[in-house]
Amino acid sequence: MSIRLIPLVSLSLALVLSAGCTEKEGDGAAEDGGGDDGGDDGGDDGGDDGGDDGGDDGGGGDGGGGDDGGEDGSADPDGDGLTNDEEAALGTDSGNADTDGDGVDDGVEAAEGSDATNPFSWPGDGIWPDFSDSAPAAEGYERNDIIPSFSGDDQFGETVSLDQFSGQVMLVDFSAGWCGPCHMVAEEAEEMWESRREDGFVIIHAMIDDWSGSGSAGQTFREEWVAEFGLTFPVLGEGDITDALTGLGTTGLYEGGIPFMILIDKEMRIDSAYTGSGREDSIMGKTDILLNE
Ligand SMILES: [Ca+2]
Ligand SMILES: [Ca+2]
Ligand SMILES: [Ca+2]
Ligand SMILES: [Ca+2]
Repeated sequence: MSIRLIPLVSLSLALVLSAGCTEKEGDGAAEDGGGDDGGDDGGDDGGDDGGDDGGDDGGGGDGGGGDDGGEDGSADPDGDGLTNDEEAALGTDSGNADTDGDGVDDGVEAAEGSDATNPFSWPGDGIWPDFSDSAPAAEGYERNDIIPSFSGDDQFGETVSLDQFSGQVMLVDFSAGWCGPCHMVAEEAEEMWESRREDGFVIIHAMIDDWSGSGSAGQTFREEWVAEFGLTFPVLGEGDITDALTGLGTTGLYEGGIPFMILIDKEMRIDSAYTGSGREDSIMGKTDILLNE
């Protein structure tokens, strides 16, 4: 089988060709949506007041502890940092720490300003969802295949895997710091994400190289990339990102050249691929179709 992945030598050549090409326009207004001051007092007063009043009824050991939790408005039986009264006000489940099942506890969602009853609403900026338990089994790298998950380290140094976002429409952008057209795409990315994020859309930047072409997208570079373009979605590097690109290359979906983007549907099937900048309109048009499926 012929692997049409662009060889590293070519990447280095491209680096030479693009070195010094540093024009970057305004860095895309990083509005991270405020709201962080929400449910402040969080976890500390958690669960302590639960069964404490049990003592007065003469210790009959009748184990009826379960029911008084729900009646005590200041109790936090599910340990998510929200009292029963707070959960009632928010419409969350006082017996379930993660009401909407997005992997982020109710108390954290309340504190960060995301919707604890909407699985497509999660804080971002390092607090990612985790739907990996319900991710489908991988098939391969052909169009319409369920893509094998891959992982990388995010801008906070934490390992993040693609299948954490299973159930959402994903745009994965393979980019590098030295690539001018990648900058143009990155300038539009945060706004694209913000426009659809609570409908179940996420953008993931899978960085294959840094500004200087060292061959790796390390922690310092990822932080700089995020700062440059004001990004609050996952920006990944290292891990097995290049394996995914190689896999896509074996099927011909990737023919070399970046930015290279794949749009993945809610079942993690590869829907379409896009190379180069200026593809935003067609990508968002297709995204809307996939979000409505
Ligand atoms: Ca609670
Ligand atoms: Ca809860
Ligand atoms: Ca949640
Ligand atoms: Ca949520």
